[in-house]
Amino acid sequence: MKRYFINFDAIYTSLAPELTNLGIITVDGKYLFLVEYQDRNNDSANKSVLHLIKDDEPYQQNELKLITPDIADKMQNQFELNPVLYDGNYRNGELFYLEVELIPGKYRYYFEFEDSNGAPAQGENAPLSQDSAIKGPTIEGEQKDDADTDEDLTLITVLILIIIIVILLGLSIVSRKSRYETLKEDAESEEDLSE
Ligand SMILES: [Ca+2]
Ligand SMILES: [Ca+2]
Repeated sequence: MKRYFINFDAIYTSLAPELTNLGIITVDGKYLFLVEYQDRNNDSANKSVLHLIKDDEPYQQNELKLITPDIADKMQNQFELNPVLYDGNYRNGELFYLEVELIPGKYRYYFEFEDSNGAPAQGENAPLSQDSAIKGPTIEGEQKDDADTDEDLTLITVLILIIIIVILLGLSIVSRKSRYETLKEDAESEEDLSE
């Protein structure tokens, strides 16, 4: 009789987690990103990153955190959460969240998740690369231009250079003076000798 051996480990490790983007909720002027993570072989997440793009430039990478029963309790007064989504079982889905404060700008975002076997997340509803990044909040307000920041930096650099030059000049005057004094002393002591 022929026997077939199936490597179950190999099958299970290839089961990638599925992400479902639940969107953004505004809480007290902060932005709460919520995403559901489901893994058929109950792997926890090794990587849970939210990438923020601001005004078309990569802006921040922040780690989303698992919603535990404690955190769910605190959130209950803002919104109801299905207990299945924080029961520690990844097969029926668990929630990850991130609360951020955002300065004025136009935001897009995407997720980068990986299970504990290193399998990258899939999910039709969740943006998973910079190319598929989706629209996030747009926050109106005074924007500090990058050009302004550059100018500030240049000014600071020039000031530091001036201070260094002044210090170096001061040092060279002191050393020249002390050399002069040494020469003078030498001359005097020679005079003493010749007497
Ligand atoms: Ca898995
Ligand atoms: Ca669960």
